[in-house]
Amino acid sequence: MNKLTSIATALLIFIGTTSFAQAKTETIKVSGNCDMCEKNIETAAKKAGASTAKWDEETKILTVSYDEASTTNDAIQQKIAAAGYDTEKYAGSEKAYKKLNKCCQYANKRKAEDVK
Ligand SMILES: [Cu+2]
Repeated sequence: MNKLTSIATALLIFIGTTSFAQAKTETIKVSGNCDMCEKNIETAAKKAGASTAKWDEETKILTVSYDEASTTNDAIQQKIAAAGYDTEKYAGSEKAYKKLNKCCQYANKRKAEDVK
């Protein structure tokens, strides 16, 4: 019985530690316009260390969750910008942007969105 109690305690501590290290969830506005953009944006976010990334084509909102010990919101935005997409804080890399598929070159929308 005692052994069982210590196993249960160890398990509880393990679960406790795991949930403490749980990801933080945030939303970031990212410019883009199609499914391919979604894939690129989500891939970049994950490369930067996000555990989950979901970009919404309608709202242009990227929902990311990440462990604060392994990455930051800034690092994620920089990685996305490096892939050619404007985030709310960083302008997308011009060089990477030009390499994007035609349908992903959202230049007109880029300007239009700035007006809003
Ligand atoms: Cu696209």
